[in-house]
Formats: sequence, C-alpha cells, structure tokens
Amino acid sequence: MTDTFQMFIAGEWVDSVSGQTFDSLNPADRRDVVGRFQAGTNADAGMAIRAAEMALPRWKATPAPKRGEILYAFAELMRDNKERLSRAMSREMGKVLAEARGDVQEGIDIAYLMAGEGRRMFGDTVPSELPDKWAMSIRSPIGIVGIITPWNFPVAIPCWKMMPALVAGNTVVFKPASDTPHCATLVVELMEQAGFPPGVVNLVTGSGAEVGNAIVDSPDVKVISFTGHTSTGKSISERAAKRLKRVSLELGGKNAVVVMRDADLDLATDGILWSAFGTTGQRCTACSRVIVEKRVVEPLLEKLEARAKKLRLGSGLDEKVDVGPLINPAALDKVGSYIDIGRTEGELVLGGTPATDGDLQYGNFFSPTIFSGVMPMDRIAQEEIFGPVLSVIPVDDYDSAVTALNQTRYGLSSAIFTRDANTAFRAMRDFETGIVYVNAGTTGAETHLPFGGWKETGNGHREAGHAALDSFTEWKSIYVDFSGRLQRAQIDNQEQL
Ligand code: UN1
Repeated sequence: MTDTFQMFIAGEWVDSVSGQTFDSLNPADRRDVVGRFQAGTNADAGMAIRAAEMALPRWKATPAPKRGEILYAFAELMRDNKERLSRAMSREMGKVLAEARGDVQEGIDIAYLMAGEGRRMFGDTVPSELPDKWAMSIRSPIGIVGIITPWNFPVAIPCWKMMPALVAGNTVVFKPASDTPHCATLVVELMEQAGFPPGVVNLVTGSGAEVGNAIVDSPDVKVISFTGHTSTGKSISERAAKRLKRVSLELGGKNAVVVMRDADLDLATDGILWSAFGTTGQRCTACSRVIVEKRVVEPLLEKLEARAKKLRLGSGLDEKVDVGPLINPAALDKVGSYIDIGRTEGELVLGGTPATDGDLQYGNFFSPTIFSGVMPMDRIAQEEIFGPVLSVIPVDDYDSAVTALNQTRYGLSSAIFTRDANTAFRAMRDFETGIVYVNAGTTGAETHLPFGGWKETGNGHREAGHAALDSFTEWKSIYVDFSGRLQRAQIDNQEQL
C-alpha cells in the first residue's frame, strides 16, 4: 500500500481540491513508490496565500527573538530526526547517505544560524549630520514569501530560504519540486511540531505550471525565492516584474577547477572527483570543467580515470555506494544527449553510457564520464549538464586558464589547485564567481557565508549568511530630531559662501 500525503494549509493537513495525486518514485529503483502526493491547483495555492495573509499580522508582531526560538526548536527537532530524514532523502532523491546527512545538516546549520538572527538582525545606528538628531536603519518584514525549491537539496534549500524569511517576520507558501515532495513534507511536519503558528508556513505540492505560476502571479505574494534552471528563473523574473515583485534567484552553474603545474595532483584528483561525481553531478556547484596546464594534463587524467573507474554505483542507502542515480529518466536522456555532443567535441576517456547491470536497470544510473581535449567554447564546456560528466580543458598558462574559466554565462563556484600563494591570490581576484575555493573542489559552501553566483547564475541576491536577510526584508531608515526646531539636512549645516 502506497502512503498518501497531504498539503499543509492554515495549520491543517488537507487534500487538494483537484482530487488528483501524483507519485514520487525512488530514482534508484523506480518500482519503489515513495508516496502519493496532492496535485495542487491554483485554488489550493490561493487558499495557502490567504492563510499566509491571515497569519501575517500576528507573526510580524511577534518579537524577532521569540520567532528565533521557534527556529531553534525546529533545528533541535531536525537534529533529533537527522537519520530518519537522511534515509528518506536517499530513497526519494537518490543521493548517497553520507551526502544526505550533509544535506540535512545544512538545514540544521541554517536553522540555528537564523534562530540567532532573531537576536541580531542588525541595522545601522549612525551619527546624523545635524546636531540633536538620531539616525538609524531597521529591517522590516515584507509580507508573504513564495518559496519554490529544487529536488537536488530537498531539505537544505527549503531551509536556506524559509529560515531567513520566517525569522524576519514574513509568512511562507512553499512549493517543493515534484521529484521530492516527501522530503518537503517531512520538513514541514517538523516545522509544525516546532510551533510555527497556523498559516505561518504553508505547503502546496503540485506542478510549477499550476502551483508555481499561481504563487508567482499572485499580487499578494511579495517575494519569490527560487532555485532551479536559468530558463525557469528568467520566466519567473519576467512574470514577477509586472508587479515589481522582489525575486531572488539561484540558477545554473558551469563550475571549473583550475589545476596549475605546481599543484598537488593527488589532492586535486580528490577535489575534482568529489565535486564532479558527488551527488552524481547534480549540484549547482558541481565541477563540470577541469582547466589544466598542459604540462600536467597527462598525469592528472591518468589519476582521474583510475579513480573514477573505481566509483561504485547503486542505491544511496547502501553505505558502500559512491555514486547514486540521476533524479529521473528525463535527466538520463539529457545527459545521454550531451554524450553525443561531447563525442563530436572531445575525446571520451571514461563512461558515456547509462549503467544497467543487474538491479541498476531499475534506476536512473549513468556511469561517471570524462572527456579530454575539450575546448573552452565547446557545448559540453558551456552548457549545464547536471550529471556526472566532466570535461578536461588543456591550457597554456594561468592567463589562458582565467580566460577559459570566465568564458561562460554562469558564475557560481570555481577552484584552483596550486602551491603558489601569489597564484592563489590572483585567482581570488580574477575568477568571476560568487564562490572561490583554493586547494579544494567547487562544492561544500558553508551556511554562514553568502551563497550565490554572478552573471546568469542569479540576479544579484545571496542566500545563507546574514546576506540572506536582504532578500526577505525591507530597509527602513529612521530619523529622530530632538532639537525642537526645524533642521534641514544638506542646507542648515552648510556654510554660506
Ligand atoms: C546547490 O547545488 O544548489 O556548496 C546547493 C554546496 C552545497 C550547496 C549546493 N553546500 O555544494
């Protein structure tokens, strides 16, 4: 018997008015149905938005430190339920258990961090240019926030978005990816237990075309926070622009690791393999390009190939497995089509096929793949594949490495392996990405620093860290004049010439 799950609106678990459901499948074994979920509609989204509107005045009026205490209780519950959530995530999303635990931990980390923001939420208190006058700025909640999240970090990303939105005093309508509604449901169940009042958090499952658009188009939803494809981000941005809605976008990446001739090649191999094939390449921060000084291409390739060959594919729930499945059959097709493109551009060194041995045939498995001799402007070096496909790009020197690295429409994460401190500092200055790693791969951002990218990776907003609050608050600058007379800024304090 497959369990059927409900949506969470106004503090109640409810069915969709559509009476329709959809199934979430285990990507490692499509015969395993994780659960049946409500196919939400425009009307369901409307009810969730109304619930968020009703809950807003009280939540806004709750002192931020008190709101923070509920976030703290949620963090504790997540910690207590970490193993259960991680296992549910491996089953529904496919990532290996160690990584699923990391995903949940990232959610816990941001919940604790944002709980603390309840007692900080700093503004500025600064001197006024006039005597007997006080000047300060404070953050205010904006209103109802629409949260639209992807499947690849099904616990961490919803938490990255909801925790800052909520501690700042907004209420939330949350639409998770249709590939991972179970993870979303488990998170919201814990939010309910933590004590968020009814209507403060609402969960509506269903398609982007129906539920996502209803949230984006609603005049009552003031902020949209979205992580996903660049094309979807652009369309959300266009729709939301009609209402001058604030939109925070985290989109694609085409992240590169630069390997200099003086690098520790074993360390570089570790970093590249982890960031290219971890999460089966399905991270926005995944490394899909290795830009290598020609002199070390051969030894590096040998190491990469030898190690990548040994990676074990299988269910993420099996602790011996290194690489889980892709999320769904469409992802398998997409990766397959890039292999065809790659064969005409570079040389296939390893992989290049779906993995179908034994029980793998029931899942969406693809062998770790490496192309060598790729040129910076080749399609496999330019387009986001979101799978276990790595392109090795040979270059002459540091300057051509920087040119190749920056020649892309994206700018999320980058890395350099070198033992030369001067080269490392040049890279920190020259790489046009929101995140730069020195002597580490391109993944593994921590939650107390700003997370996000340049160029078409986003629209200038950042998640995580206190920067996240900028997406979910309005600034209010306040002037208090206690001089008892009219004082005109920029005029009464100027010497007359
Ligand atoms: C993502 O893939 O959208 O830095 C997020 C990392 C993780 C977050 C990735 N902490 O890879």
